[in-house]
Amino acid sequence: MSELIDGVLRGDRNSVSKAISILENQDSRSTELLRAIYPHTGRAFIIGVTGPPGTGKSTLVDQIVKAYRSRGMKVAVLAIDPTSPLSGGAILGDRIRMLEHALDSQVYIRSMAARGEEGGLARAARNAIRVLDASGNDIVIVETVGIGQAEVEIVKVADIVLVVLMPELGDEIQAHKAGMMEIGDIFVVNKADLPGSDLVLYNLGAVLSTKNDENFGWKQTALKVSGKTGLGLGELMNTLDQFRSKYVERLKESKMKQRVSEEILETVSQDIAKQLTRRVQSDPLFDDIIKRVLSKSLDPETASQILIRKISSKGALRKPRREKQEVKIEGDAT
Ligand SMILES: Nc1nc2c(ncn2[C@@H]2O[C@H](COP(=O)(O)OP(=O)(O)O)[C@@H](O)[C@H]2O)c(=O)[nH]1
Ligand SMILES: [Mg+2]
Repeated sequence: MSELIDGVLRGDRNSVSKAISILENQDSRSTELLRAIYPHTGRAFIIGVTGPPGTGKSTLVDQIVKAYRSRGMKVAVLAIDPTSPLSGGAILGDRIRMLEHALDSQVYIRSMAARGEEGGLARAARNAIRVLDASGNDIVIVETVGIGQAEVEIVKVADIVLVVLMPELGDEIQAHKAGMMEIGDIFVVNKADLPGSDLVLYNLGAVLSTKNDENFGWKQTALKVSGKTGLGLGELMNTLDQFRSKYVERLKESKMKQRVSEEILETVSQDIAKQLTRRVQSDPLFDDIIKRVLSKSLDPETASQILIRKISSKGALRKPRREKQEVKIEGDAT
């Protein structure tokens, strides 16, 4: 394990990959691993990129990577597809496009599919970002497909969120617009080489001008680019620089407490739910109760309450004393 940790901190690619897998699968080594790397995190600038499918996020990410690379910075990309493991094909396409960077040892690209459990993706993403951060990346770009939950989740992990749109987005954008208008720090109208981008930009500007909620002094802004031709990329990079230099410290200070508390609560409830579900499933009463619900002599709500009462009387909801002390000792030692 200490070899793996050293590898991560040195930026060794194999160690980084392995560490992310361990944290993603939450196997028995994940707690020890996270404990070791966590103190080395907090240096990277985390850029979230979201928006409807096909707006050119991956193409744009490619350009942003190139721009940071030309400054000699170390960059990692985490591509998240929350829709389903079946859409792995789309991610594969992205990865092939990114092969150009794969030849560059300073660019690390990783894709991550949805986990079964609720909240599992945010947890895996947060921890993967930590590995990428601790391994010396200056920039970590997280690309997600903006459908439902994921676009909201990205706000929990990124320092800045780019929402990528394009001309002639139809109903799709309407459906997700409300959520996306809240989360974007920069709205990027991509495909500016195509007609219609000025209108989209104008409409966005109109919406943004009616909002006066500032994110710790940062006013949401919109600009147009073309990931294909590189048009507007300089302005986008300047805006990213401006955000980073002026706002990111203040943002981190004010947001961190809230984020940490959210993360701990989410993790606690996920882990408790997992433990208790296992207990219930292995309880001899469980089978009997299922039969009774099937025969209508018991309803599912009452059945749940009976099971909760049963496992809490067995002490499953209480933490044994001994374990409590161990945790405390570990905490004191670090
Ligand atoms: N005309 C034009 N096409 C683009 C531009 N950026 C991306 N595309 C194309 O749009 C399609 C979707 O791009 P992709 O980056 O995979 O979008 P994503 O699903 O948001 O990641 C691809 O066929 C790209 O070649 C652009 O700036 N202009
Ligand atoms: Mg993509």
